[in-house]
Amino acid sequence: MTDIHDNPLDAPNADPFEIAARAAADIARLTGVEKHDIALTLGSGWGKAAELIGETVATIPATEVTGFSKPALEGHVGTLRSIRTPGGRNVLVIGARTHYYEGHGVRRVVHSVRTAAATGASIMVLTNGAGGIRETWQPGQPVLISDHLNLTADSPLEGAKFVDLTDLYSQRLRDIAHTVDPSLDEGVYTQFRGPHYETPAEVQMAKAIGGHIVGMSTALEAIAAREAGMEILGFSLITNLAAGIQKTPLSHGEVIEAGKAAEPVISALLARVVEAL
Ligand code: 8IG
Repeated sequence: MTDIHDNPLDAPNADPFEIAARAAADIARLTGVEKHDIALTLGSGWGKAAELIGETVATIPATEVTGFSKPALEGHVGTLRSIRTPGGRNVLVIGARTHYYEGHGVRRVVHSVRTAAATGASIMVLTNGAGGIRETWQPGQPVLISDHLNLTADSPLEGAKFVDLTDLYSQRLRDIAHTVDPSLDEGVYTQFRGPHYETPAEVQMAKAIGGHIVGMSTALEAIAAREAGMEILGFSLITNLAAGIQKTPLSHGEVIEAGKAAEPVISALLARVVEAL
């Protein structure tokens, strides 16, 4: 069993892509599934989707897979799950996200995405719980991510890799999601580094520069997914209106409650979208 401070990604000469390839080999061995087609990261509020997508072939603790960090919260075991859809596709569900605010560096943050690509997945579905800047949005509402603002001042790319992000959140995949649910709204996701929520002034800044959603994940993962050649679909569950937009203070408890209440509805939506991809 590896310690959280003993991760191959942290070795001075580590090649994150070689480590992702080893992780993919671990997944193939432990699940018995040679190739996955779609990968799905389930953020807060989206967890129930795993049960609705298809038949679970195997569930494995993330700690058994090379390079995956121990969960940030004690007792919160991250798992990876291989699911076969009714349409016959293999979906890798990643229930173990490493956040940038954990402070282990961006390589650990995007390792699951690089591993997903190494398993063969060509589509990366990224979901999260987030704050809404648009006043018309309600807590519990899912929205599509149309683009992002990366305010972490970091990148998962190392060296001179000039990756094009023009269609980062694939228009083709968003069109499919809209076909499944024409009422879905879209917005620009703004990644702050957290773990504190924004000040009201920071929310106004995000709004002024074109942001509609505020969160602490996804943008760095999307960049790594594109670098790896995947098509990306992003969903945010608006669990709260952003600081200063909602008049009451933000509480983690409230955020969790909103996620729980919305979970059955948005999980069913996500399962229908995955089947349509
Ligand atoms: I859930 O209001 C959730 N995650 N940055 N701001 C940021 N992240 C969040 C928020 C929020 N709500």
